[in-house]
Parts: sequence; C-alpha cells; structure tokens
Amino acid sequence: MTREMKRILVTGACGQIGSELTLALRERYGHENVVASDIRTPPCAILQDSGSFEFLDVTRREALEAIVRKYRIDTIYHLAAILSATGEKNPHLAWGVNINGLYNVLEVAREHDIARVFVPSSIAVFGPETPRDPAPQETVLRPTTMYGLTKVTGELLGAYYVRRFGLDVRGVRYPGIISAETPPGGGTTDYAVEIFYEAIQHKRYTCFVREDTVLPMMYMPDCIRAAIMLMEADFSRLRHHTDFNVAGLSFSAGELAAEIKKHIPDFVCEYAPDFRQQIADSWPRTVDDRAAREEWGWAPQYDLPTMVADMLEQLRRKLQA
Ligand code: NAD
Ligand code: AKB
Repeated sequence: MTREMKRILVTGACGQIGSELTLALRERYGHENVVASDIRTPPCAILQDSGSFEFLDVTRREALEAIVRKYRIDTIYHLAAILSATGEKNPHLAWGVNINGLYNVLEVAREHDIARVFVPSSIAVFGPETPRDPAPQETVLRPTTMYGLTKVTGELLGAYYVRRFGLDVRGVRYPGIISAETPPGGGTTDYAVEIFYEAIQHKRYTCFVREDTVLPMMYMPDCIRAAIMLMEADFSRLRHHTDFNVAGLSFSAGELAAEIKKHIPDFVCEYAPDFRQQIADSWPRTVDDRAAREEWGWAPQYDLPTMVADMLEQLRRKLQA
C-alpha cells in the first residue's frame, strides 16, 4: 500500500505524536483524506483548520463506528493512550483507554474491512528481566508498569487479529520521543523534552531521573518516518507485525545536558529522581532493531548533536512566536 491509501482516521491526534503525524499524513495523502480525532481540543489552529476534526473517545465503540462510516475510513492510526507516569497514577484509566480503546479499534476495523491499522507499542514492554544493552527483538516481556502491561497485551492482541482475522495491524516499539511542537503527555521520558524548554527559558532544569540514566530516544522526524515507512511496507516482507524494535539514539540525562550546554553555556542541570526513576530503571538502555532494518528498511537519521541543534532551533522559534 503506498500513496493510494485514501481515508485515514487518527485517534489521539492532539497528543505529542498525533499532532505532528496528522499534519505529515495530510501533506502526504491529501488534507481532505485525514480525519483527526481526540477527546480534547486541538493544541494548534493548523491541526483543526487543515482537515476534518472530530471529538472521539475511543472507549465509546458506537462513536468510533459512526466516524468510520461517516468518512468511509480505510486506515486507522490509533494513537489514543495513557502513558507510563500517568498510568502509574491511574492504572484503571490506563487499562480502560489502552485495552478497551484498542479492542474497539480492532473490532471496528475487522467489521468494516479496514485495510490497515497502526498501533504504536513502546520500550515499556520490557522489564527488569530483559537484557538491557541491547534489548533483543525476541525477549522476556515482563514489564512492571500498567502502561507496559497494556502495551504487551496490545502487541499480542494486534498479532492475534493478523493471524485469526487477516486484519493488517502494524506497530513499532517507540523509544522516548523528543519533539518541539506539542509537549509530551505524562511519560517517563518527558525529561528529555522538558530540559529543552527549561534550558531556553530559565537556563536551569531539575531532572527527575539520575544523571547516569540511559534510555532509548528518538527525534520526531524519525518517529514520523518510522510510522509511514512501516505502514507503506510490503506486507509479504513482514515476519513481525505489531512489535518492531526501532532504535533512534541512546544517551544519558547527563550527556543530553552536556550537549545542550554546548549551545547554552550557562545552563545548569540538577538531578532529583522521583517515582519515574524506578520506571526508567526497568527499561533497556538500547534496543536491537535489526528486524525493522531487514523487513522494511528502517534507519534513523538523527544523532545526539543534530537532534539537539535542531530541537533548540525549533523551540526557540516557537517560544519567540
Ligand atoms: P500523548 O499522551 O501525547 O497523546 C495521547 C492522546 O490521546 C492525547 O491527546 C489524549 O487527549 C488522547 N486520549 C486520551 N484518552 C483518550 C480517549 N479515551 N479517547 C481518545 N483520545 C484519548 O501520547 P503520544 O506521546 O502522542 O503517544 C501516542 C502513542 O504512541 C501512544 O500509543 C503511546 O503509547 C505511543 N508511544 C509514545 C511515546 C512517546 O515518547 N511519546 C513512546 C512510545 C510509545
Ligand atoms: C513513556 O515514557 O511513557 C513513553 C514511552 C517510552 O512509551 N514516552
């Protein structure tokens, strides 16, 4: 499936990834062909003005079905979710949105002959028993967070729909995503975005994980490329479907601060770990993404210096505006 893919629904389109992925999809497949949806109001006018927008709670199956019918949707990017830190504060909500919401999406997709569904997984599927450097593609999946638990279940459920019903469900295990447009929504990796806002605005940041904490991360342009590349890949080449490891870059919180300091010499970063440290410590430092490279040609384009330079430029422009 390439550019002839026509009628796309994005759930959770107002979030960190959705707000930028929706615009990229509109550019690629036509503004009139990409419907954004969320339970909240779009964070920027362009998301609302550049195509259709619908309020949609994914836990309400009839509402989802009505939108699929109304727009004759044939492809869904399902991004609505509760992330790790919010999920630990409210595990019931995380289960409800991440599991029941996904089940609704898969069932509606099955009943309405949807051609393809994208469901992101996360490095949160890994746990303390997973090898950390790198986390293999095939490995122990025993996460300790409710978010991670829902992501493992999501991968398995998606793979079941591929096998049992022939529904084309695809997904990557995203690392922490770094971006300048929409702030992240309650994850453990949020420090890697907050640090940029604080460095530019106050030249100080108190980081909620230790200086030596290393996690896999990815810059937003690579995140969007990964979604589109996987969704356009030839199905016959895929041996995996819903669980591709994808590496971007891995660095410690201290290395990130040092790279920012090269651009803002008087920037000071302090460290005061909170409950999110334990979550970070249960995740790997790097991931082995050979399956994604071999099956659909994945390769990231940003490293730490290029990501930091671009991030500072984008964010300065945004904050000045
Ligand atoms: P986000 O929290 O920024 O956005 C999620 C969106 O879902 C929000 O706009 C929220 O309003 C919406 N939402 C919440 N409950 C909903 C409901 N019941 N119905 C409809 N919408 C609802 O998250 P994100 O970072 O954009 O993540 C998108 C996807 O990517 C998620 O599946 C997440 O697990 C995955 N992911 C993200 C990261 C990351 O670092 N951002 C990393 C790994 C995986
Ligand atoms: C989080 O920290 O919860 C997310 C993720 C890695 O899934 N950014």
